[in-house]
Amino acid sequence: MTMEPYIRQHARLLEGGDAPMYQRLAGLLRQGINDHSLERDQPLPGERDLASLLSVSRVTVRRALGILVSEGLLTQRQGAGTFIASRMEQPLGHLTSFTEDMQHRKLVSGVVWLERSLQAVDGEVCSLLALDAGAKVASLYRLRTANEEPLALEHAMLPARLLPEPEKLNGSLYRYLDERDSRPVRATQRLRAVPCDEEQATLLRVATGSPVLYIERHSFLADGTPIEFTRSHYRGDSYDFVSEMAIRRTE
Ligand code: 16G
Repeated sequence: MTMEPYIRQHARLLEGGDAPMYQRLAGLLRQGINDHSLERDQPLPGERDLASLLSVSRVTVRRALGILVSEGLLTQRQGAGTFIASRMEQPLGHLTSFTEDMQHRKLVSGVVWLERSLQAVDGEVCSLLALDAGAKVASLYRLRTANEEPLALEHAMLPARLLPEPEKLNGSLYRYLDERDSRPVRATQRLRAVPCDEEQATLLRVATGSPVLYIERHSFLADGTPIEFTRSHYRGDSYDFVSEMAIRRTE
């Protein structure tokens, strides 16, 4: 549905409540976007029209929209106005965890464990994690979901000394590492599009062969110790990875 009928149907939900009006308005629009009542990629009416439709001030509308822009649910396109984001916008410069990203978007993050074990590795993974050949890593393979919708398959590998009992990990990996002063503070990330295979397609609920974003994350502690090497497959139809750039000054 488009914004105007949605607001007409739901405006009464804004009445009452202790939170300031801009937060209630942000909550109402967030709910419509997250439960798919509001069609993605549609332009929002202008600030003035929204304010008169809702009988609130333009400042209230601006503040509410600002919250949703910061959560990546709305996107502002230069000269064209504000749109409901068709996909999730993920800034590439922030070293966040999946759980934190979903909390920030007010989505419920979920996990389906596909593997949690110690594995002996050699070759590339050993050298990336600065381990001797044949050393053990904690291998964590998970399907990550948001509001029960599958978004990504992540296969993380960490030196076994950091997570000697991987089967005991239940919540956020980065929270676990944080609690042990071993949370990565720097990472390099590599992305490319690949077609997904049949198993990935079934888990991600997309068609076999459809494009997914393959991401490798290599993370480090402040002293340069490698902590994590993760291979992920993100649904290509759900994410926009966004990076900010500045001109390179040559002197
Ligand atoms: C993110 C990271 C992944 C990390 C995970 C920890 C990417 C591409 N991947 O999904 O490398 O292992 O967060 O999430 O961003 P957690 O703390 O919720 O377990």
